[in-house]
Amino acid sequence: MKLDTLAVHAGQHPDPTTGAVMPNIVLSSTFAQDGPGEHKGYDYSRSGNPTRNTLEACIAALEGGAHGLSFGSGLGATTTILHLLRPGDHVVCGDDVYGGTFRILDKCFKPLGIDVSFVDFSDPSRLEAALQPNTKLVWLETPTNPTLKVFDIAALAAITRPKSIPLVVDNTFATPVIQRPLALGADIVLHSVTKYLNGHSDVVGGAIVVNDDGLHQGLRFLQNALGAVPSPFDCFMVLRGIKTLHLRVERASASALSLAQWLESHPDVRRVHYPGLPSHPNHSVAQRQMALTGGMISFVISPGKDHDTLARSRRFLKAVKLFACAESLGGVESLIEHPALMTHASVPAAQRNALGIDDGLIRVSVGVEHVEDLRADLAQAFELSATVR
Ligand code: P1T
Repeated sequence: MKLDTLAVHAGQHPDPTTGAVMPNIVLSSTFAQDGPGEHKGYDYSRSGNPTRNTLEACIAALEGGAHGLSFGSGLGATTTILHLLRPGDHVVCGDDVYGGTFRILDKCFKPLGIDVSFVDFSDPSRLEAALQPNTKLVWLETPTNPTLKVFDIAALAAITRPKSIPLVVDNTFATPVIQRPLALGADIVLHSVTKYLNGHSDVVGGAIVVNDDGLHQGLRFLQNALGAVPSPFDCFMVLRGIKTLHLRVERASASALSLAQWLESHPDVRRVHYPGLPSHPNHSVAQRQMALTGGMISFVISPGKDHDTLARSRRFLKAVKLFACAESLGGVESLIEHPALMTHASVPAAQRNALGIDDGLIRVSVGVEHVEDLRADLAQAFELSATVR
């Protein structure tokens, strides 16, 4: 079945007793057993829950994978994957990742003896050069957060596969509507479900999808052992939101392309990062790999009349009326944020500056509002923020 149909139906059937078309929310934390160990497939809700199973089957189907696992946050999913590692292991991670992903590697796993190299995978041969005998995981986002680099998943998988090093692709920005990393050779797909999959800014959640049975067994053990599981109610909310995933991503992508083109011609914009623009350094990979170019844009604002870029950015983020100045992305409402001050504040300044996450970088998550209203809001914010009032 096509993704549009799977988004509405995967993992779900009308309830055999009542005919309810939406899955039941099974809030029970425990399940009665006929005798010790004699149960109906569920014993305790950290280990397994019917509403969660339904969500896991749905997300696995959307990613074209055999097994899905869901978590209480994207970082809960990240934590679980990183527990596959042991002290002395090495990870090669894309240089541009969500600030919280950088932080967990740098501040939580490095002190446990897990070494990390951050590498720009725009040239896949840099991955080959960064591999060490103890490299046990390769991790990337594409498009990346927040500078929207696009990496060639198939080319990178061609390097990791022969060496049996699992390749993790964080597919949060793209979603399976745009690309399915497992089909391109990735071993593990990760989502912050908080974003497009839920799509309504009212759940924090995470997910993992894999094909390999052994990897699934290991991660399923860790899901239960570490315990970062989502509530059944949140699983239901995501099952509800995910039904319109394709519609939301299509609309956001179309509006983002139009806004990116407009931003590129705006006199107060120094640079636009958007994979759908021919000026994007990885545009040809994006055209090959991505069905649509997504709802995320970042751009560099020019300083105002006071020649102070950070002050201009601050004024711009205060001047928007329809966009909310907020962390997160992928909801129906458009959001705007300043990565250096907000989502990527935990990345050291030198590294941020090397990546272009500087005073002028502004990130936009385009929602499903009318694109003309969004453009008008940005236009008035450029005007209002140019001068100090
Ligand atoms: O916030 P959480 O659900 O734990 O997901 C973490 C995460 C993982 N991967 C990517 C690509 C992400 O963007 C995130 C979270 N990001 C934001 C909150 C943000 O505003 O960028």
